[in-house]
Amino acid sequence: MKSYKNPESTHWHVLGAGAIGCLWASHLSRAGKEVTLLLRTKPATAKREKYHPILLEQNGGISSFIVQIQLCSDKNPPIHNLIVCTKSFDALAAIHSIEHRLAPNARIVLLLNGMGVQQECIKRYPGRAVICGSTSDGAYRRDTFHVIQAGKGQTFFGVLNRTAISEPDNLHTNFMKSLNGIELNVHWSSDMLEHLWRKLAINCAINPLTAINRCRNGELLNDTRLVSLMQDICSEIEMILGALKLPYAKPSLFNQVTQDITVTAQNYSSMYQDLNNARPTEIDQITGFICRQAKALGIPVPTNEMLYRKIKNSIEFRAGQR
Ligand code: KPL
Repeated sequence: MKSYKNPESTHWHVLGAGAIGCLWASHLSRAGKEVTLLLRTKPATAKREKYHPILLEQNGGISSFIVQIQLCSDKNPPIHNLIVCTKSFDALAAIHSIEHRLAPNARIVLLLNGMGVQQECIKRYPGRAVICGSTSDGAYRRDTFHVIQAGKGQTFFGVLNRTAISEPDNLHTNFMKSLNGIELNVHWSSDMLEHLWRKLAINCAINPLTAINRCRNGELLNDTRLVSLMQDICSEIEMILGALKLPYAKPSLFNQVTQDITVTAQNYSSMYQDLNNARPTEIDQITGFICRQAKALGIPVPTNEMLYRKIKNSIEFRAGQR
């Protein structure tokens, strides 16, 4: 077991105790950082506790890392480094709930699926350094505070509003320094928007189809009908990129999707898991974002719209069953 305390190091506050939040909290702690997990409510087993172990399972082994736990509503201490790992639809409300603790120079790091929330956050916090992230790390929760690291992916960070940030090169260097020692593959990207769009295309192609067909990511490639739907999803997104004059469609989005499916073949996508467990999905921040962009640009995206409606209908159908 490792102690969370290391006064020499960066203090990270992690917002969101899902799979990615627990993965990051445990890896930051392993790298010797001071870590506080911010929770809306404390679990019944730890109502009075200040510290809690996080279990990290990887490569057949299991390690335990002690982190500090706090309520979002707590008054102190000030937050200098915040990493937001909530579901994307919860992110803005979650940040709002700890806003009173953000230090004037606080870094807000968003490690979210989908698109739209990042731009909204930048608008809401104009004077702050908002760093966006995109990850292909595979992780899922076995239990509360117990995460399985299924696959080691890559995580890219960068800013979307470089010109609005004073000393962006210092931000980059200091941010990467604050992650030193971490055993995750982290990189700084000078074109973060490209990573977000590519990840968005991957999520648009994989998540709704796996949720509707109740299959693992890898199974999508075994069915020619599903392959052709994924090609249509990607072509529709490429038309949007063309209209926005964003040069992110080469190499083709579909190539990228097939590569990602191969790497995550054994995974059940996050949307499959959410729908299966009757939890809210990120469809509005994934396919919904594409449908809204398409509408604003007057571009038809029938396949994405059809999948958006199907997921929305199955959410309503399940809600009606409860
Ligand atoms: O990010 C993912 C998700 O499940 O949300 C993919 C890339 C589809 C991996 O499962």
